[in-house]
Amino acid sequence: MKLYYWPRTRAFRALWMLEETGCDYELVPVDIRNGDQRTPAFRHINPLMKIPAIEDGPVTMAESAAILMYLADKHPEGKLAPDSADPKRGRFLQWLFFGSACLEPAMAERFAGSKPNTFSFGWGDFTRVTQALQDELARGPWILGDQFTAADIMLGDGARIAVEAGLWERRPPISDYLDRIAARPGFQRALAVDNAQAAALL
Ligand SMILES: N[C@@H](CCC(=O)N[C@@H](CS)C(=O)NCC(=O)O)C(=O)O
Repeated sequence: MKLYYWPRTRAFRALWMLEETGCDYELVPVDIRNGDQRTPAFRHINPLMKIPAIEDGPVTMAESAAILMYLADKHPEGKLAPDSADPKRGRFLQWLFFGSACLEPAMAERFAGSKPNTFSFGWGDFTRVTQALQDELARGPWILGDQFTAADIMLGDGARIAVEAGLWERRPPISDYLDRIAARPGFQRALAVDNAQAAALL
Protein backbone atom coordinates (compact mmCIF):
# COMPACT_ATOMS: atom_id res chain seq x y z
CA MET A 1 0.00 0.00 0.00
CA LYS A 2 1.52 3.32 -1.09
CA LEU A 3 0.27 6.61 0.31
CA TYR A 4 1.03 9.65 -1.82
CA TYR A 5 1.54 12.13 0.91
CA TRP A 6 2.93 15.44 2.09
CA PRO A 7 3.12 16.50 5.76
CA ARG A 8 0.64 18.96 7.29
CA THR A 9 -1.99 18.34 4.61
CA ARG A 10 -5.25 16.45 4.18
CA ALA A 11 -3.10 13.38 3.55
CA PHE A 12 -3.00 13.16 7.35
CA ARG A 13 -6.48 11.59 7.27
CA ALA A 14 -5.31 8.68 5.15
CA LEU A 15 -2.19 8.33 7.29
CA TRP A 16 -4.29 8.25 10.48
CA MET A 17 -6.62 5.69 8.91
CA LEU A 18 -3.68 3.48 7.93
CA GLU A 19 -2.39 3.66 11.50
CA GLU A 20 -5.85 2.78 12.86
CA THR A 21 -6.05 -0.29 10.61
CA GLY A 22 -2.49 -1.36 11.49
CA CYS A 23 -1.74 -2.35 7.89
CA ASP A 24 1.68 -1.95 6.29
CA TYR A 25 2.18 1.09 4.10
CA GLU A 26 4.86 3.09 2.36
CA LEU A 27 4.84 6.89 2.25
CA VAL A 28 5.57 8.41 -1.15
CA PRO A 29 6.31 12.12 -0.68
CA VAL A 30 4.67 14.39 -3.27
CA ASP A 31 6.18 17.85 -2.81
CA ILE A 32 3.15 19.99 -3.54
CA ARG A 33 5.23 23.16 -3.07
CA ASN A 34 7.37 22.19 -6.06
CA GLY A 35 4.55 20.96 -8.28
CA ASP A 36 5.18 17.19 -7.99
CA GLN A 37 1.39 16.77 -8.04
CA ARG A 38 1.30 18.11 -11.60
CA THR A 39 3.64 15.52 -13.14
CA PRO A 40 2.08 13.25 -15.80
CA ALA A 41 2.72 10.22 -13.55
CA PHE A 42 0.79 11.68 -10.66
CA ARG A 43 -1.98 13.09 -12.88
CA HIS A 44 -2.57 9.53 -13.99
CA ILE A 45 -3.29 8.66 -10.32
CA ASN A 46 -5.33 11.78 -9.56
CA PRO A 47 -6.40 14.00 -12.47
CA LEU A 48 -7.30 16.69 -9.91
CA MET A 49 -3.58 16.79 -9.00
CA LYS A 50 -4.13 16.66 -5.25
CA ILE A 51 -3.02 14.47 -2.40
CA PRO A 52 -3.80 12.18 -0.68
CA ALA A 53 -3.89 9.28 -3.11
CA ILE A 54 -3.18 5.60 -2.61
CA GLU A 55 -1.93 2.74 -4.71
CA ASP A 56 -2.88 -0.75 -3.60
CA GLY A 57 -1.87 -3.33 -6.20
CA PRO A 58 -4.03 -2.56 -9.26
CA VAL A 59 -6.07 0.06 -7.34
CA THR A 60 -5.16 3.73 -7.53
CA MET A 61 -7.51 6.27 -6.04
CA ALA A 62 -7.77 9.71 -4.46
CA GLU A 63 -10.22 11.77 -2.35
CA SER A 64 -9.69 11.40 1.37
CA ALA A 65 -13.24 10.30 2.28
CA ALA A 66 -13.21 7.66 -0.47
CA ILE A 67 -9.79 6.42 0.67
CA LEU A 68 -11.07 6.08 4.25
CA MET A 69 -14.06 4.06 3.09
CA TYR A 70 -11.91 1.85 0.86
CA LEU A 71 -9.55 1.10 3.74
CA ALA A 72 -12.40 0.52 6.23
CA ASP A 73 -14.01 -2.00 3.87
CA LYS A 74 -10.67 -3.64 3.08
CA HIS A 75 -9.88 -4.10 6.78
CA PRO A 76 -13.19 -5.09 8.40
CA GLU A 77 -11.26 -6.45 11.38
CA GLY A 78 -10.49 -2.82 12.33
CA LYS A 79 -14.24 -2.17 12.79
CA LEU A 80 -13.85 1.31 11.35
CA ALA A 81 -17.15 1.15 9.45
CA PRO A 82 -20.45 -0.59 10.17
CA ASP A 83 -20.92 -3.33 7.56
CA SER A 84 -23.63 -3.11 4.92
CA ALA A 85 -26.11 -5.19 6.98
CA ASP A 86 -25.73 -2.96 10.03
CA PRO A 87 -28.47 -0.31 10.44
CA LYS A 88 -25.73 2.14 11.45
CA ARG A 89 -24.24 1.96 7.93
CA GLY A 90 -26.54 4.68 6.57
CA ARG A 91 -25.68 7.18 9.28
CA PHE A 92 -21.99 6.30 8.89
CA LEU A 93 -22.11 7.14 5.19
CA GLN A 94 -24.02 10.34 5.91
CA TRP A 95 -21.36 11.67 8.28
CA LEU A 96 -18.40 10.46 6.22
CA PHE A 97 -19.76 12.31 3.18
CA PHE A 98 -20.74 15.28 5.36
CA GLY A 99 -17.01 15.74 6.02
CA SER A 100 -16.15 16.37 2.37
CA ALA A 101 -19.51 17.61 1.04
CA CYS A 102 -20.49 19.99 3.88
CA LEU A 103 -17.78 20.64 6.46
CA GLU A 104 -14.99 21.30 3.95
CA PRO A 105 -16.99 23.70 1.73
CA ALA A 106 -18.33 25.47 4.83
CA MET A 107 -14.78 26.02 6.05
CA ALA A 108 -13.74 27.23 2.60
CA GLU A 109 -16.70 29.64 2.64
CA ARG A 110 -15.39 31.12 5.90
CA PHE A 111 -11.75 31.24 4.77
CA ALA A 112 -12.82 33.04 1.59
CA GLY A 113 -15.24 35.33 3.44
CA SER A 114 -17.86 34.62 0.79
CA LYS A 115 -21.59 35.22 1.22
CA PRO A 116 -23.44 31.89 1.12
CA ASN A 117 -26.77 31.27 -0.56
CA THR A 118 -28.07 28.99 2.20
CA PHE A 119 -30.92 27.62 0.09
CA SER A 120 -28.94 26.53 -2.94
CA PHE A 121 -25.51 25.77 -1.46
CA GLY A 122 -25.36 22.07 -0.71
CA TRP A 123 -24.01 22.66 2.78
CA GLY A 124 -26.31 25.57 3.64
CA ASP A 125 -23.75 27.77 5.33
CA PHE A 126 -20.97 27.61 7.89
CA THR A 127 -23.33 28.31 10.80
CA ARG A 128 -25.76 25.55 9.84
CA VAL A 129 -22.95 23.01 9.32
CA THR A 130 -21.41 23.93 12.67
CA GLN A 131 -24.75 23.56 14.46
CA ALA A 132 -25.59 20.23 12.83
CA LEU A 133 -22.23 18.70 13.65
CA GLN A 134 -22.04 20.06 17.18
CA ASP A 135 -25.58 18.91 18.02
CA GLU A 136 -24.70 15.39 16.91
CA LEU A 137 -21.34 15.35 18.67
CA ALA A 138 -22.94 16.56 21.91
CA ARG A 139 -24.53 13.09 22.12
CA GLY A 140 -21.06 11.50 21.67
CA PRO A 141 -18.68 10.10 22.39
CA TRP A 142 -18.25 9.57 18.61
CA ILE A 143 -20.35 10.69 15.67
CA LEU A 144 -22.18 7.30 15.62
CA GLY A 145 -22.34 7.05 19.40
CA ASP A 146 -20.20 4.39 21.04
CA GLN A 147 -18.37 3.20 17.92
CA PHE A 148 -15.35 5.13 16.61
CA THR A 149 -15.39 4.96 12.80
CA ALA A 150 -13.65 6.35 9.75
CA ALA A 151 -16.27 9.14 9.79
CA ASP A 152 -14.59 10.38 12.99
CA ILE A 153 -11.28 10.53 11.15
CA MET A 154 -12.83 12.71 8.45
CA LEU A 155 -14.75 14.93 10.87
CA GLY A 156 -12.11 14.90 13.60
CA ASP A 157 -9.42 16.09 11.19
CA GLY A 158 -11.78 18.80 9.93
CA ALA A 159 -12.55 19.85 13.51
CA ARG A 160 -8.85 19.97 14.32
CA ILE A 161 -8.19 22.27 11.36
CA ALA A 162 -11.24 24.44 12.14
CA VAL A 163 -10.01 24.99 15.70
CA GLU A 164 -6.37 25.54 14.72
CA ALA A 165 -7.48 28.06 12.09
CA GLY A 166 -9.65 29.89 14.62
CA LEU A 167 -12.93 29.11 12.84
CA TRP A 168 -14.26 27.33 15.96
CA GLU A 169 -13.51 28.00 19.60
CA ARG A 170 -12.02 25.10 21.53
CA ARG A 171 -15.01 24.40 23.76
CA PRO A 172 -17.46 21.48 24.28
CA PRO A 173 -18.55 19.46 22.45
CA ILE A 174 -15.64 20.04 20.04
CA SER A 175 -12.95 20.25 22.73
CA ASP A 176 -14.15 16.96 24.29
CA TYR A 177 -14.18 15.33 20.86
CA LEU A 178 -10.64 16.53 20.12
CA ASP A 179 -9.47 15.30 23.54
CA ARG A 180 -10.91 11.84 22.86
CA ILE A 181 -9.21 11.81 19.47
CA ALA A 182 -5.88 12.89 20.96
CA ALA A 183 -6.05 9.93 23.37
CA ARG A 184 -6.29 7.36 20.57
CA PRO A 185 -3.06 5.41 19.97
CA GLY A 186 -3.72 5.34 16.21
CA PHE A 187 -3.99 9.13 16.11
CA GLN A 188 -0.84 9.49 18.23
CA ARG A 189 1.13 7.20 15.92
CA ALA A 190 -0.06 9.11 12.85
CA LEU A 191 0.82 12.45 14.44
CA ALA A 192 4.31 11.17 15.30
CA VAL A 193 4.82 10.11 11.67
CA ASP A 194 3.48 13.44 10.36
CA ASN A 195 5.71 15.38 12.77
CA ALA A 196 8.80 13.37 11.77
CA GLN A 197 8.01 13.85 8.06
CA ALA A 198 7.45 17.57 8.61
CA ALA A 199 10.83 17.83 10.36
CA ALA A 200 12.54 15.99 7.50
CA LEU A 201 10.76 17.53 4.53
CA LEU A 202 9.53 21.04 5.36
N1 LIG B 1 -10.97 16.75 -1.81
C1 LIG B 1 -9.59 16.38 -1.62
C2 LIG B 1 -8.77 17.62 -1.28
C3 LIG B 1 -7.30 17.32 -1.25
C4 LIG B 1 -6.47 18.60 -1.20
O1 LIG B 1 -6.98 19.73 -1.35
N2 LIG B 1 -5.15 18.43 -1.06
C5 LIG B 1 -4.24 19.57 -1.05
C6 LIG B 1 -3.32 19.46 0.16
S1 LIG B 1 -4.21 19.65 1.67
C7 LIG B 1 -3.35 19.53 -2.30
O2 LIG B 1 -2.98 18.47 -2.76
N3 LIG B 1 -3.01 20.71 -2.83
C8 LIG B 1 -2.09 20.84 -3.93
C9 LIG B 1 -2.68 21.45 -5.17
O3 LIG B 1 -3.90 21.66 -5.23
O4 LIG B 1 -1.93 21.71 -6.09
C10 LIG B 1 -9.48 15.32 -0.51
O5 LIG B 1 -10.25 15.41 0.46
O6 LIG B 1 -8.66 14.42 -0.61
